[in-house]
Amino acid sequence: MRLRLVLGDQLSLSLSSLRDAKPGEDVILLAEVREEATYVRHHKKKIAFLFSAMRHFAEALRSLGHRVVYVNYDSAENTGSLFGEVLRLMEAETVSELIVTKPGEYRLLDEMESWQERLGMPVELREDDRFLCSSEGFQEWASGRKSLRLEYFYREMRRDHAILMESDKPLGGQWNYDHDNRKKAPKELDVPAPFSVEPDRVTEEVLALVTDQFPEHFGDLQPFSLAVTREDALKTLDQFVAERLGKFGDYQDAMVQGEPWMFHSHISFYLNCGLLLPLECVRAAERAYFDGTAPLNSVEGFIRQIVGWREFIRGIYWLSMPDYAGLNYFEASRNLPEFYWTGETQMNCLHQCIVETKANAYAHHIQRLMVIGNFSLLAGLAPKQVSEWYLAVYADAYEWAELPNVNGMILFADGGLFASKPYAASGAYINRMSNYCEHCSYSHATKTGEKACPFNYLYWNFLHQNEEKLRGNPRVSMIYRSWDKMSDSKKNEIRSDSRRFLAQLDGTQA
Ligand code: FAD
Ligand code: DLZ
Ligand code: SF4
Repeated sequence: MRLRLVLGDQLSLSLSSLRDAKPGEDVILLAEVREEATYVRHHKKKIAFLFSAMRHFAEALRSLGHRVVYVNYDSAENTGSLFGEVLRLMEAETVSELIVTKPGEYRLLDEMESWQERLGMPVELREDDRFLCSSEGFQEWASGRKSLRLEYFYREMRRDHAILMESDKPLGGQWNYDHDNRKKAPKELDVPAPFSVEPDRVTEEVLALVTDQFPEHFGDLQPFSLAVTREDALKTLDQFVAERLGKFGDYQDAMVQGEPWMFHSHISFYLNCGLLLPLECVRAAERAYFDGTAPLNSVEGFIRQIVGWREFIRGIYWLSMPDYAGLNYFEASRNLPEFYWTGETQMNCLHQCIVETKANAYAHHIQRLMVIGNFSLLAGLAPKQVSEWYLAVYADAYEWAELPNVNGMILFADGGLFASKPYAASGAYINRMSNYCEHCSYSHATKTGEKACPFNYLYWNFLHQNEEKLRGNPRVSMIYRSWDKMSDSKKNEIRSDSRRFLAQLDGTQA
């Protein structure tokens, strides 16, 4: 009998490890285990989401005639690890071989590579071909290139998969419509309610389990309304295409107080655990363009996130691990402030984004990048702590997606492997793209002093402190010219405001 182990983020019927599974000949194992549920303090919603989705997936496999062994988290025999559960099943039954699709995280792949020897049984690790670009394909693309830029990778993906193409030309004549996608939200904006699902009996059981077993984990468990089946994940996608995609482009970078979901798709939860596949999401958006229900700037912008950024980020991860996790270009070492877990800070933008993260296990890209990420960079937070936080708090977080976004996009801890400059910004950016500043006790327009928006002086302080590493960067050198022109007294104010603020931060109050 062959044993097929399916991990919590491998919930796709087309999974490589299931492709040749035969009812009656194979057994499929899914296990809720302590090691996976606690290697970081995952948000309660993330655990509940995955456990419920795993349980529903097991039922879907059974209804196709497969024999499934499902190990509940609180089962008395549960050994607490995936290895332990494989071993336990091997001891109870005659197993000839283990087949697994390669896990999405390096730590687990590294561990599994020793399983064949430890189990004394053949272990076949299959490629995860749910991505459009394989790790090897990305390595080939990257080899010999001086710089790794999303834009060139993205164009190749568009060509290779014939997405938004007119023979060999991009539809509409341009590859990228990003310049149209930076609108601030108007005062009156009707944002549709996100797709939501009433918990069924299975989800209710899991919610009770998570309440019981993970009381010290971050985040609000209730209300819980995520999809946990493929059917409902597809409905989420359909609702996005029908109700939000049209404005996705215009308001992609906009942030509005009280509107955590905006016009984003909210499909990362489902894509990353396998309930949705990337190409079906891309084709659904492409169809909306051809049907005339969504404009090209929205459709191209959305598709770029999936076939561009998502694939590119994963490629960077497998290209650069394991060293990538230890990079720290700016030698940043400040501890993560306590308010990252509570949201208790006077800085309204951070307060809103963290409180929403706590409530929803979700924040949209610009909140992650330009509010929380920007602050993490400017305050010099230690990359490993920032990374662990992002991995824990979002229900779509897996290291392959999280780490390059943290070490590459927000912290520039990789020294610019794929970003041409750090995404540092002052309060002016947040004020331009949101209405957070209207409700803040700090003033975005004030540059120094007690009332000044901390992003304003921290921005210059960051540039000053890292001058040696950044001044030579052609995309940053212009900014140093403004710094050079600043009076000494202004520079001193910036430095002393930053010292005061960061000292307060170290005492945990901002
Ligand atoms: P939409 O805005 O609707 O975008 C559509 C899809 O594009 C997303 O579902 C996602 O699959 C993909 N996508 C968009 N941007 C990225 C990106 N930069 N990297 C990878 N995929 C992208 N995304 C994750 O899936 N998992 C993570 O752990 C994760 N961590 C992040 C950490 C930081 C510091 C930052 C800045 C971004 C991170 N992202 C991560 C990327 C992005 O923020 C989320 O994919 C997005 O917010 C999910 O919401 P959505 O489905 O509504 O996305
Ligand atoms: C994230 C997660 C959690 C919380 N729990 C489990 C689990 O109990 N069993 C399981 O098989 N997978 C879980 N996962 C997903 C894994 O952590 C994920 O497969 C690896 O991190 C590789 O991406
Ligand atoms: Fe954030 Fe500064 Fe605006 Fe306050 S003033 S919301 S801290 S950007």
